[in-house]
Amino acid sequence: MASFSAESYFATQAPPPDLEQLVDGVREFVDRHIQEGRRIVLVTSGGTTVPLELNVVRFLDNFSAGTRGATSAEYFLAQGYAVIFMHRQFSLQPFSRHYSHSTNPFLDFLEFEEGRDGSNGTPKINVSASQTTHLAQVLKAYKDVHTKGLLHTLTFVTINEYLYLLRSISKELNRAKRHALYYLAAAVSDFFLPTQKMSEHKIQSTKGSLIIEMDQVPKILRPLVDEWTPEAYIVSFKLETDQQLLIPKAHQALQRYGHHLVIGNELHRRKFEVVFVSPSKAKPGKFEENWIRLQDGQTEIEAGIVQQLVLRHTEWLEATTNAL
Ligand code: PAZ
Repeated sequence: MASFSAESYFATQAPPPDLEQLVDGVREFVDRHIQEGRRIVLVTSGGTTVPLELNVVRFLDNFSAGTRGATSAEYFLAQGYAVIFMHRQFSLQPFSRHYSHSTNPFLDFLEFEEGRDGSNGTPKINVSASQTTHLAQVLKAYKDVHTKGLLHTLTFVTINEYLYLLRSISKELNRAKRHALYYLAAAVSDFFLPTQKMSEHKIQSTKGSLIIEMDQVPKILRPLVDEWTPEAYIVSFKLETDQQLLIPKAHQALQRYGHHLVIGNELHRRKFEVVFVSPSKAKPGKFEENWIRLQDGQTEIEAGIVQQLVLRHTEWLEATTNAL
């Protein structure tokens, strides 16, 4: 198995064809919010795919539905942040997530108004009474955010699109300096197949079994922190299925990349508890852990995560401003 550095990855894997156009949109968004003095958060969300063929029929994927990212984006907007929402195509999105096709189908909330046709015979449709209050709240927040231009959405599908987008966006967001926050909640593949090793056409089944050796995806937190956006507040996520690994893995990430915070979560408990792991202020060289758990009366743990994060970003901004 080969291991790519970020540099060798970008030198050998081609960028997505629409990258420049996507980055133009981000540039305009970032500049507008810098001018307006607003903090900007980049939320990454959903899983990346790993294509196995150049003419892709098969690919590897992961479980992430994008709930964490889409939900958190709404809470960041409520806290006054401008949000760049970089998500896996067709994964959950802020606001529309409340009416996801699978868990809460929108059509179930609508009903025909008996005997009431409009002037051209089009039937009148109502939102059922039990849903109106909630829908009105979601719709109001959605309209406000869009009228004020606070949310910029971009999509990726493959690991390659994710890596190129993250690099380009971070270089733009670098201009927001310490007002930029990174919330890297996407479930990113650790392994991939370089295009040079991919079969051009659909892999044939005539050989019986299939053995594929994948290469390691470069650890891009390092260049993100050191080169692309060195002044920002950077939060990464760590998912494990063995709870015992959460804290040691978070320590390892902080030691390796030197960013500000790792939010650890175990697969099955991720909607109820997460752990914030960060360098200790009191004991230099050590780390501290703070568990955030779903509180009574709360329905979404992201409310607590984002509230805590905004506090930390604010404290850090104040501390680093005073130190200048
Ligand atoms: O998308 P989702 O809400 O189903 O899951 C969220 C999550 C577990 C992918 C996220 O909280 C996370 O841990 N992301 C990082 C995964 C990792 O690469 O370790």
